[in-house]
Amino acid sequence: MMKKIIIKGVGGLYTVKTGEGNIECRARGVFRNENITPLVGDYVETENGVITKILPRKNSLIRPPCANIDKMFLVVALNNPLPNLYTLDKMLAITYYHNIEPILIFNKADLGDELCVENIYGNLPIKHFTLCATNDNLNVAEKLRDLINGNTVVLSGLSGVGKSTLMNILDKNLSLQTGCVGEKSLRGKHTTRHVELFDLAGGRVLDTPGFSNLLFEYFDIKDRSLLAGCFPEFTEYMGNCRFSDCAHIKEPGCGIINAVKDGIIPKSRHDHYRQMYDEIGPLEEWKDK
Ligand SMILES: Nc1nc2c(ncn2[C@@H]2O[C@H](COP(=O)(O)OP(=O)(O)OP(=O)(O)O)[C@@H](O)[C@H]2O)c(=O)[nH]1
Ligand SMILES: [Zn+2]
Repeated sequence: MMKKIIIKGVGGLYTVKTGEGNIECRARGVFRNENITPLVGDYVETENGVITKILPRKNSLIRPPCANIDKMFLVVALNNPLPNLYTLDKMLAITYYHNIEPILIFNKADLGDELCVENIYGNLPIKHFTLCATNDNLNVAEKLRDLINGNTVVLSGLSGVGKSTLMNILDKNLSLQTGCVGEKSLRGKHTTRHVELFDLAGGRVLDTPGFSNLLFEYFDIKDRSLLAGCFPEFTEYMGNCRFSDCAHIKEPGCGIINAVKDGIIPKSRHDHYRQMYDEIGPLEEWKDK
């Protein structure tokens, strides 16, 4: 039997996809008392139009509010708009923190130099693709469709990087408007900010009208001692540090700093690690937030 999943939630009314079609549900009152909010992506049990149980989550995000995300497509334009690699590295850290697999998609290859990102991200253990979405890059589209198959995927990227254009080549039936038309949605016009899952390529993609830029302001890693673990290329060298509590900032004998010096870990990745580490600050400062 197909597991029931919330595909949309607006104003306390949830659309739940079941093996026998979609049903509209409300949440059991007890969730509110326990301060639990059902999220899009939640697997649930229902009874007579009421969500009675939320199954354990793999992960959940606050912005956009969603649960059980397997992968995040991080779309970055090589130009127009120019890539902001600090923001990108932050997003990457967030995905690892939440156990989401990131897929880097460098778009607008016709407008920018692939080398500037290839030199940094090309050797990291992260899947990455470069394409020109307006050129109907069928080869890359097919690979991305394979990655969606069987998974729940969030698409993220700054305004104008080509997310809608990319969706259109992933699914010819979508015909999304592209260009500067303000907020667009995968299901046509919308009036409220909401999130919604829709079927694509044998998996599900989260549509987040109104959230695309918010996603980039969201940073919920509060314990900076966990940050290095969110940089997959650091893992191999963390064991080489002289001090077991090494923060990998400027300590002598740091395995990561040495790997940067040896040209194995890209300098910009470590610089951004340090910048994020400072930004997060000591744990005590978060207690009252
Ligand atoms: N030159 C070039 N232009 C592209 C490419 N991909 C998309 N564009 C153009 O970039 C503009 C923005 O693309 P969209 O797909 O609307 O971008 P978006 O990420 O959906 O933007 P928002 O909806 O604002 O978040 C459009 O005019 C596209 O035609 C590309 O590979 N090369
Ligand atoms: Zn270290």
